[in-house]
Amino acid sequence: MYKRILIANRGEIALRIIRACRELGVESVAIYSEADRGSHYLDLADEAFCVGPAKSSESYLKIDRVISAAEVGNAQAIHPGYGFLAENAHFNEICRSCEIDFIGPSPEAMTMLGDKNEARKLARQAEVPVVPGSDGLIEDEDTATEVAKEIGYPVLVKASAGGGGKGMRVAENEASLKQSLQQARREAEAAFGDGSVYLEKYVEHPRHVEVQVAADQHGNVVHLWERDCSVQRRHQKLIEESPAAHLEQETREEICAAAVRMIRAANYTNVGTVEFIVDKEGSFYFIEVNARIQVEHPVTEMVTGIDLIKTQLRIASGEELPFRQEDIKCEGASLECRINAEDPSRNFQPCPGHIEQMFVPGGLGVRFDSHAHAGYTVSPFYDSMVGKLIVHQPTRDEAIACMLRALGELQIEGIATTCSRHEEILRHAAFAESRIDTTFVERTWD
Ligand code: MV4
Repeated sequence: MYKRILIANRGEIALRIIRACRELGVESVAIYSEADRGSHYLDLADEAFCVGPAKSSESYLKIDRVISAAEVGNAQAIHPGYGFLAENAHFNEICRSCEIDFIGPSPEAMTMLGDKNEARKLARQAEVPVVPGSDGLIEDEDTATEVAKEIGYPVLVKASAGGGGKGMRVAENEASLKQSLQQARREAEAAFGDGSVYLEKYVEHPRHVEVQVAADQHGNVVHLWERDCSVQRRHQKLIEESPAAHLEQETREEICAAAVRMIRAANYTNVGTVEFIVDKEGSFYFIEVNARIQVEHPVTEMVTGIDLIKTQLRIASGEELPFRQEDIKCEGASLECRINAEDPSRNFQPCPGHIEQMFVPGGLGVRFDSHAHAGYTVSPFYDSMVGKLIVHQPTRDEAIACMLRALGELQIEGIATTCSRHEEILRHAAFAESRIDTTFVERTWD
């Protein structure tokens, strides 16, 4: 195990990693921007370095400054958290050339999975179902028209360099396909410097199911069951849960086995997520691999009892996974609500500002992962998530009741938060009965 690592992130995930380090006896070095100077969670690290001004492009994203902090702080490895540099293969390579372990996959696996067209090709080789679509990249309009005619409209044009919903366009017919191709290409070229696109049949009203995996450097690959993240709005997840309430046990085992095949085929090491969409008939299709720890990892930790951050450190430092597939049980039901400093009555407009008072709920099966506290100021420079409220109960119904109780107790005064919308979702009959898909929130409230 490492003696000392650097955490190249901020906020709740930085605190989450600091806590895991402390329990493992690993020293942690934090970094912060001028906007985060004096944040109390930084005191829980063994050392902290300022890496620049508030703007993340000048601090958390500045590779040379992050590497310098690791060098000066004598860190053997860097944990990137999520966002910022977490899926930046160039940063990953620089870590390697500086002989600092990147706590994540190899740059090669990361580069391959970052290209969604390549990842889709690999999925097919690994006999992981993909949505019917083009064989590879779309080179010209005629090919696109041909493929679309074959698979049938509506179709989805996806950017190879995209992911998380960026650079996607739906086309309902041949005329709009030409437009969609151009728009997707232009958007992808501008956002990623790569305008390559491929085509898929558009699956309407899908559920979003993702499988948590862990793979060590000794060839052991396991899954830690699945999460349902269908409760989202404009590609921002609001509520996540494990297990997925609607999945048949047989489908569940198939989707988890498919995720393990994908991870093996990619030579991926680290914890990770294989994302699928599930259609109304219960058929599942591979979408992409998220090569990082995710915001919603705690629901998996609750149902399996496995600490995913500690698992990442063990894998990166060369240890073998301390559990086998048959040891990984999924017990009870867990829910997570993302608490954002946003106003649901004003189109989720970010509401950064000063937290005057704060009361955090507790009790059996209640967890609050947050760096916020009374007197903390939510900065306008970063993501507006102030914390995650997580519950774990024997059944899904009990988890919903527990979450409603905990949300009722949670008080964050001085800023608007997404808590009120969470209560509305949890009280909705469609959510209670798990009759939901990725369009549920926008259909019901927007
Ligand atoms: C799709 C799809 C329907 N059909 N692919 C959106 C994010 C990116 N990871 C993939 N996404 C989708 N791909 C086909 N062929 C619908 C979505 C999608 C979605 C997926 C997961 C979670 C939320 C979503 C919201 C809108 C669209």
